[in-house]
Amino acid sequence: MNDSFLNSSNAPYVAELFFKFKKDPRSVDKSWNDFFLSLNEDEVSIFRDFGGPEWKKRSSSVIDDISFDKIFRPTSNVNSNTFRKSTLNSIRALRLIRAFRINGHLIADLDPLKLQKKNYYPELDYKSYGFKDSDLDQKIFIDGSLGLEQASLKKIIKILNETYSSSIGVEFLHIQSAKQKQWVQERIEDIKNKTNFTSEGKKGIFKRLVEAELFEQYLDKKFLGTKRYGIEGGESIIPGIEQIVKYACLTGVENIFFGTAHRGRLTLLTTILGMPYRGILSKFQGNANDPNEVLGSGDVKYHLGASHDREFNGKKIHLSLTPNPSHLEAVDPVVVGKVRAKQTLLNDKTADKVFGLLIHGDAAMAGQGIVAETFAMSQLRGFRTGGTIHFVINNQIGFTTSPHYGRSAPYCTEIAKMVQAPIFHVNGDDPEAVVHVCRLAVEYRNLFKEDVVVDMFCYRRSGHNEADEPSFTQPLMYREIKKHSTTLKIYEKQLLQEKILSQDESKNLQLDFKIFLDQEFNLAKSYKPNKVDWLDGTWKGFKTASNDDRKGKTSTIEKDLRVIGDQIHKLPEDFIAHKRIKKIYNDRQKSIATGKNIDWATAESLAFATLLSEEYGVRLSGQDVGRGTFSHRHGVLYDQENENRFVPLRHFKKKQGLFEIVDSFLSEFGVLGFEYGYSQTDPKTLVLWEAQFGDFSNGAQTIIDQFITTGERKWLRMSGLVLLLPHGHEGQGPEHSSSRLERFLQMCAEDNIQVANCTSPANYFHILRRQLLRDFRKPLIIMTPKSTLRHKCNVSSIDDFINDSTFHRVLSNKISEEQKRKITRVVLCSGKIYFELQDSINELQKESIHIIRIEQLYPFPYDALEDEIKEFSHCEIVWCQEEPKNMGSWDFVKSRIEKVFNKIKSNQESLPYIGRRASASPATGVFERHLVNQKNILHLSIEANMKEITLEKEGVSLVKYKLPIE
Ligand SMILES: Cc1ncc(C[n+]2csc(CCOP(=O)(O)OP(=O)(O)O)c2C)c(N)n1
Repeated sequence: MNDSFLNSSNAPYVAELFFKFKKDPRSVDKSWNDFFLSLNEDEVSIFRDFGGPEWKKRSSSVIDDISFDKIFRPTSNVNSNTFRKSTLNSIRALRLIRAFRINGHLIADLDPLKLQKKNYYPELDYKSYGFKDSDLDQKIFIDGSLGLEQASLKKIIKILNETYSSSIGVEFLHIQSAKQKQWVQERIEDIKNKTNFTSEGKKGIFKRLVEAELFEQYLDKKFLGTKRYGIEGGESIIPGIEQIVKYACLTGVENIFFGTAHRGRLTLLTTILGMPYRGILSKFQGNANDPNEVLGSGDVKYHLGASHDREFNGKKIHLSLTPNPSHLEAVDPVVVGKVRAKQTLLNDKTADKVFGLLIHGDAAMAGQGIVAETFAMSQLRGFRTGGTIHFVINNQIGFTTSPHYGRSAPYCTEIAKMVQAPIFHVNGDDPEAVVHVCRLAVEYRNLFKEDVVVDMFCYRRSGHNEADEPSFTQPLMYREIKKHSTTLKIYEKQLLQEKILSQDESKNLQLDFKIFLDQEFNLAKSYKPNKVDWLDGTWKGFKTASNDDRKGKTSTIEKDLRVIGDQIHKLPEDFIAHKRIKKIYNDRQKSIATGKNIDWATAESLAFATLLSEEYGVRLSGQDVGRGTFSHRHGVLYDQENENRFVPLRHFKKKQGLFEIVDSFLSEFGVLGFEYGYSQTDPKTLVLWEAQFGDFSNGAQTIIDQFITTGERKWLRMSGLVLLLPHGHEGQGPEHSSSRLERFLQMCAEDNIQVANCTSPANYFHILRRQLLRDFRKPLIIMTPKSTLRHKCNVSSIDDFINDSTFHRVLSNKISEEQKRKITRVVLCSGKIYFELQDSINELQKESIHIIRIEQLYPFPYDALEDEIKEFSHCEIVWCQEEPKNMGSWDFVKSRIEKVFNKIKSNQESLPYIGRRASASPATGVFERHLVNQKNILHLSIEANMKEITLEKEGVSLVKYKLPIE
């Protein structure tokens, strides 16, 4: 008998009445008035579930004053009070259900060690709702919640505990989308958040645990104390990840890109990523026969990447693990960038074929800001990949740091809520639960194309690494761990009890695996990896860099360039461009048509367009790159009437490569990591990242240090990524002047990167094209102009783009033989100071001074420089820079230029320095000081004699030179 008034047909009605009552208590029948007044504020909240928010527009069909008793007339044998009580019970039960959906995870059995303090949460106690023990057998109407029309309170509590507070705790009600929220709720409530695995399924899980535990134990036994960052205590990750891979494959995913921390990497490599056990064992044995180590500088075992094809039911899936540095989480955006590139290559617009899987440590997840940056990009145009699956190996410790020192939030996964990702916390000692939530994670990602998190609570059986003593800092925890059975043992016991497995079967399985490991151990001694795999797939046909000047064929045909010049500056007829844009575009087109005064931005778009028309891709991202920080690029135009976007380079030709120009979110670390990853997966796209000002690139220093400058050597992975770094002293202060050129130069070795500072649009055009028109890839760091984007001399003629034109590593103005004879001083410099020097020379009509610009600083152009200066070996040769002496290129060029002096047998042995004094801050923020310094530098370079220069060998000082400032 339904003796409650709340049922699915009338509940919304009561809710409507309630809202009416809230607005005006007199507007409802007195019986309702009394009833509503008897509820406390919490109890009424249940109406929101039925009637929506209070501010919702209500239909006028709400029934007026029908009395409580009239509409819910109790059946003959139920009196009005009983009726009222049952109604209240319904409300209370629904509140309890809701409380469990929100907070059931707080009392879930997540910690295998059971060390977490058990708090009391009144909202999860049925007594807090007015229920008594005597109510436990009461039948309560719950309106289809938990899949039931009605149930006893006892049953409701049991279901709630099973669903929301068992080995799995789910956080999902922070999701705004009703559809997504509902999906999670229904998916878990329908099956009480538990998969009933078949015997086969259970044996499969068991087998994975055997492999994980026994391999780690084997390594421990054979190589006692060697660092390997074992997974012991968190072995359930292996069947969990296996489930992700398998289910993804069966549902049509073709590629998964993995990023993972050190912990458990070796076991992941063998069990999931198909790396031969003998390969890992061979590394432990110290065999240096891996081409990765022979060709490169080598890296530690637990940073290694790998890729492998797996097959399930005849379907293939490619798994690729990105090598990573020690810097925790730094690999996250790199992996996402790779995913995006692969999706683009496969034309996977719906993100059904490729996704990323990031494995985190709990302390790193909570502490490293790059995790937030990676979440931040997850749904952004230009960066989104249709959701990443995150798996946290939550061993409840970070090195020696306990969670209460490691995070402010209750969970290490709190940051995932910034993108409203559902979070499945799960007890690692319940491998079936781990596999179950991993399956839910893939389903959710596949369906909604958004991020999802699995947070596996576990423990770390040894210290931070195998040589560490954890009891120094966590004695109680480790006392508990010593007593604690392994996950394998616990699961074995379960399967024995369930009669899924017999003692013999289990024993044999483990024995067989041990024998297998022994065989692998013996084979490891003579193990030779097949080949260097770094030039496979999209890298097929590429080679390692040659040692010559490697110019590539970067010039174009005049006719083609003019056609492209027309095409890329044409605006659609119905597009209402800003009038200044129209003029800029007209001027650009004219400069190409006349072949004169082609400026920087035009040269850049010509470089992009010519590559695109050769069907290469171009992808440029960075803050405000569409327009350009200095309002110079205008690569994305906006219709002045409707704000529609138009990107000329995207559609200028029928058959062309993909052009992406993306205003990035305000991050350096994340975005640069992403673009680095992108460049590694697609070598046929010119991938560029532009810093707003070069100064901010140090926010991405980890990516520069750990990936860009070292990646090829450590991991034999090339990248043709370009960094555009606006650089130069223009009086804009300490943080808008310096890209820290010196740091890039200091990192140059073994042909790892290229560093340039170009002073002509044509040279910029060639150096960009050169990135793709060679059979190898190298990162390119370019110091780019700011104010000199518009300097009247920072222009090129079309001749420098066509025929046999090429990139010049060293530039100097063409002068006649007669002019050459007048030269007594050569000023060597690099970058924007050239324009100021030349202006000053012109102004002072100094015919005795000649400037030679080093356009490419690394690899250092010894031969080209020698060619340029040998005819001036009789002259004074000085170095001029605007950066302080401890910055810029001085430290880098000095010995190299002196080496050239030696080669040309110059009279001069050492190179005099002209520039600012060494300084703590890269630039002054006081404009007048900037001007004085700049003038002093020009004065010393052009007017001062050698004596004066040598007296100022430490650099110009404000105190000494008080030049008048007009
Ligand atoms: C950016 C960074 N800072 C510090 C370290 C040194 N370090 C290595 S592992 C580790 C603890 C990591 O803890 P957690 O993320 O919980 O992973 P676990 O080792 O427990 O699996 C630290 C601090 C590092 N590798 N990277």
